[in-house]
Amino acid sequence: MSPNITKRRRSKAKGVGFTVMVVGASGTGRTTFVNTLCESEVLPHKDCDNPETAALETSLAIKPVNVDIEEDGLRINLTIVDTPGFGDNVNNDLAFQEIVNYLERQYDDILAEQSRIKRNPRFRDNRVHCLLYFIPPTGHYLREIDVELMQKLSHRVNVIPVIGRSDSLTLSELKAFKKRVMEDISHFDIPVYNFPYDVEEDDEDTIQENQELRSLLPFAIMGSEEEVEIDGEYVRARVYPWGVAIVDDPEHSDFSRLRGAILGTHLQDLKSLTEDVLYETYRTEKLSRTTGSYMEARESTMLPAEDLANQSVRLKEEQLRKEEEKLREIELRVQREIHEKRQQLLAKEESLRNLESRLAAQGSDSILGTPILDTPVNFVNF
Ligand SMILES: Nc1nc2c(ncn2[C@@H]2O[C@H](COP(=O)(O)OP(=O)(O)O)[C@@H](O)[C@H]2O)c(=O)[nH]1
Ligand SMILES: [Mg+2]
Repeated sequence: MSPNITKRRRSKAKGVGFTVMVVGASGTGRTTFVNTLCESEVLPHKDCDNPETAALETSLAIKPVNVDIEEDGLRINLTIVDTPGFGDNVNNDLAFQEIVNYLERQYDDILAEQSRIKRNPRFRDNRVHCLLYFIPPTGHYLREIDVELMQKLSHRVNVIPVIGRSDSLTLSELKAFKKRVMEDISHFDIPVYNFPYDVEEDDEDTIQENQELRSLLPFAIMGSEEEVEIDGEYVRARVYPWGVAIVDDPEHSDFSRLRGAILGTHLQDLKSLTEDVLYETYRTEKLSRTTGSYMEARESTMLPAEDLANQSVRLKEEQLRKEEEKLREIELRVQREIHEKRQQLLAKEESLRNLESRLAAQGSDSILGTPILDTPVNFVNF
């Protein structure tokens, strides 16, 4: 039996690990969605889970919860990471930073684990594979804070945009809202997870499946913690005076298609993208940042700033000293040359004077006309 098959069997028995994070404004139905997805009350409802008290929620710490679920016969060790919901009237920077920090911390943990000599057998890989970003069902455009946060998050995690509490919009409102949201996402260049496919490489079924899922973006979802009996069967639904909205019914919401995608057909793709692309990008960024600062630190340890200044002064002094030496040499040489020329001049003068006195002695003054020494002596040029 090939080791791969053994590994697959073992992971099937043990279950596959998968982590989903839910992010979005308070009151968009995140807690209800999680409990619907896991079919149990994984997350408790708190007083602050309503929009009026949203500000209180921003101080909550991020605590992941684990739950084992089964999807199409596959056991999944699902980790749910609920995040502090944010509102319109509070300073959201803190909540934003807390979410980004959480994502990066999971990458840091695995980075540290990978560089250990001895691996920790109990190490838990808590990297987030998929982030469901809850857009409030306003029917308008994407809000500035949603654009900003999705931008920030998409570089660290697979972001899937969803419209929470989508049953509050009519069919035509929902259609128009989905279109506007996708226009905004493309306008602001937000790299959300868009069920990527390759027309050349992928088979027709995969291409079609991905195209369908992509066309549903942002997924219109609803949740319910209530079970209603319909045709003798208990289903999760929302009961209204005018009818019943069934969570799993594809005519009522995209819940079942989203669930099927993240926990079934696209679970592996989301995991691979997280591990091979998003984590690798983070790792490279982090290591090059660390190497850069290490080199700077090393240079500054070798030559502290003060030493550097002193050394450059010393170098300048040395240079000046050498230049002075050279100048002194030139000066000496010139002085020597002047001395030599003067000697030559004196010698010439002497010989001329001798010549003059010899001529005078011979009485030949009339031939020369003017005394010889009155003519300028030009043979020495400086
Ligand atoms: N109409 C509608 N209401 C919902 C839905 N999901 C949750 N709610 C309600 O919206 C309110 C806030 O939901 P909650 O899950 O606590 O939102 P959270 O603050 O994002 O966690 C609660 O009163 C829920 O009953 C939904 O799909 N449709
Ligand atoms: Mg909540």
